[in-house]
Amino acid sequence: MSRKPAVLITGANGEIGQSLIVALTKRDPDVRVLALDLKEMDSEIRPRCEAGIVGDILDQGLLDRLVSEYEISTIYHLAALLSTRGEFTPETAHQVNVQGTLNLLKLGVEQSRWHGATVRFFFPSSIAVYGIPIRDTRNTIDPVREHNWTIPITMYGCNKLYCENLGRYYTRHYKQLAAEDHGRRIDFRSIRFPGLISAYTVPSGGTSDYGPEMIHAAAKGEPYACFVSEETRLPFMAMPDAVTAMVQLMQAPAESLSRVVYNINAFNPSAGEFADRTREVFPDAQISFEPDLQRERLVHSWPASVNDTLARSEWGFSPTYDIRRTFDEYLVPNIKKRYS
Ligand code: AKB
Repeated sequence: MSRKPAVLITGANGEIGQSLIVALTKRDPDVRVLALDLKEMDSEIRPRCEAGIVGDILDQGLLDRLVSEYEISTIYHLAALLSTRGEFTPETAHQVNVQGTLNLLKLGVEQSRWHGATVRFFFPSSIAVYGIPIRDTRNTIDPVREHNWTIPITMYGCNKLYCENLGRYYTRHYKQLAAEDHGRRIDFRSIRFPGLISAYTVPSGGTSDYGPEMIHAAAKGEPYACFVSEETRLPFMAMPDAVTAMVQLMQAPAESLSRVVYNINAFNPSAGEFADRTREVFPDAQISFEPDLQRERLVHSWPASVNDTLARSEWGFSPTYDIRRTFDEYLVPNIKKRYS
């Protein structure tokens, strides 16, 4: 019985997953998407998928069944427990974020053995891999490059940094002492995302969530108490640019890539500037600042800006949404439609 070539997306019902499925199926209506998530797929996204699988990336039996039924050529492994939630249950975060990634890498290797071609593997990393020790340092240092300050203070950041290394290992050094030549089973590619803002979904469990939460609350006419101070600055990006970047990186010829993980940067407003823009478009927005010092400390350990020169020069990353366009052309029209 021949198996069907497919793209596996884990965490498919999350923020990035939903937007990615729309983008991939618009580009190629024949692409077979296997959407795996703990929850039932959103009813508008489900028809775009070949299969909507409700299940856990830690369930080895489920992953084995997928291997036997489909020929997986590409994996977007998006499932993760984010930074704030991870601090409440660090060991569970490690289990999901690290063991889950290892399971998917193993699945990729097995798939590659079956069909003989390299499996492309996308992994969303994060600015949380950075850990800037003293709060004031972050406002004076240059935009951070990929190899600097990789001393994260969250379980999530540690997990992401380690999984980047696992991906590099599986791509370049897998079973390097074995007599048999394993060839290149996995081609792992990763982006360290800033805080992402989607018009369609509100994130949950993250620490950069104050940006999207603020605007979604304003659109719903609900008050919002921001958990970081007005001066706190963080890199953010509109979801369409994040999805375009993923697709671009996954399509880049392997010879043009010098590394497995890249920074990308779009705009980096302070929370106060974010609130000002929100009030411009929703004049009745009720936004207050009530910093939660423990949670804010996580944000202060992340860079205020990152250097994305390599992404630009090696695979053509070029964001098209600055903060104004993000609000005026992406967030406001779509969010208003959503809550009207
Ligand atoms: C989080 O806040 O945990 C994520 C991230 C920055 O990776 N949004």
